[in-house]
Amino acid sequence: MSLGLTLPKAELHLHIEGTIEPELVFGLARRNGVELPFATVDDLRRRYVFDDLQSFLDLYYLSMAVLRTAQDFTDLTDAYLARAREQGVRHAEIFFDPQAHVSRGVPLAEVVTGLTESLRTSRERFGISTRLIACFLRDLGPQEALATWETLQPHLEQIDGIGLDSAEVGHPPQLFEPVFTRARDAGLHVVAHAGEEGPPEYVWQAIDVLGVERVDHGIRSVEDAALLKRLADDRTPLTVCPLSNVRLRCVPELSQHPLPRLLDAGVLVTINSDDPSYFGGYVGENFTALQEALKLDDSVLRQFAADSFRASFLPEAERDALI
Ligand code: ES4
Ligand code: ZN
Repeated sequence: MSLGLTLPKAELHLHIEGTIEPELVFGLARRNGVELPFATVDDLRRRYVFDDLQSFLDLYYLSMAVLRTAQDFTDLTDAYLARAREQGVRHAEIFFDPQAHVSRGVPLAEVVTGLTESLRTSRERFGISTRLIACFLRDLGPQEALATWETLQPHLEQIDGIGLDSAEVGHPPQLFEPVFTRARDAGLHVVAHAGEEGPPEYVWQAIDVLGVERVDHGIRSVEDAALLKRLADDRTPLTVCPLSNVRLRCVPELSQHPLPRLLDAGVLVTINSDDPSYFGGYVGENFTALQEALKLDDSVLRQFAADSFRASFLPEAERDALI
């Protein structure tokens, strides 16, 4: 097996809803009596061709409608952890989208209970430690984010951080300052998607206004030399998702990925899978595809793997034990 698959690593940018494989979509649809607008598994898989972020999100929100009960979320998470284990993952910081479920009538408690039922024993069963990060859907706006923050209060024991995701352009990070301030004051970790499709200005806002500890994607930072210097000086990690960037046409092809320019600028970069069911590979496959396309030395892959633990929210002693 290749080094990219076997290297022990942390996955820091992973939407649990984006791990649902077409077979599970159909299995849960049957179990829950949900009618799908696709005839077969192959029919669904054929739709995994995207023009941009929004065209992906449309299918992502459609397919996740089969997730209805706590058991569904437990099964989904167990399936991800089993796949992740095969790709060398030893620690995973997992995003979920509360609003995407509550808006369909699924109680938040059902979602959180289901996810944590799996995560609770992930170390014993899969050798993977985990954290859980609740993301706000930025296209629903800052008021909805604040209202969602209130509904998360009874579950904060199970939630380690908050994030910001979904359609980026037109929804700048600074709008979400109030909810991020509340979360920081409550002692939660904070991250945000920025600079995936949106401009470098959104990355500045994520770090300066929201106070994020990591930027998710952040690839458009290469357009702003002062921003690159800031990220490098502060050692603010970017959680880069190479196969996602190509599939969503943020980058024309893997060989033209801006990652080498980020590394040259001294930015701490980690490699992640984002929505692996949709983008053609789990995290190990992101490592191997990137190595092949950019002709990276094994030493660079080792650096990515070590930095994935350094950029994680694990306490220092646990982190060091994994590097
Ligand atoms: C996402 Cl690739 C990506 N970007 C923004 N939001 C998302 N939610 C799930 N995947
Ligand atoms: Zn993402």
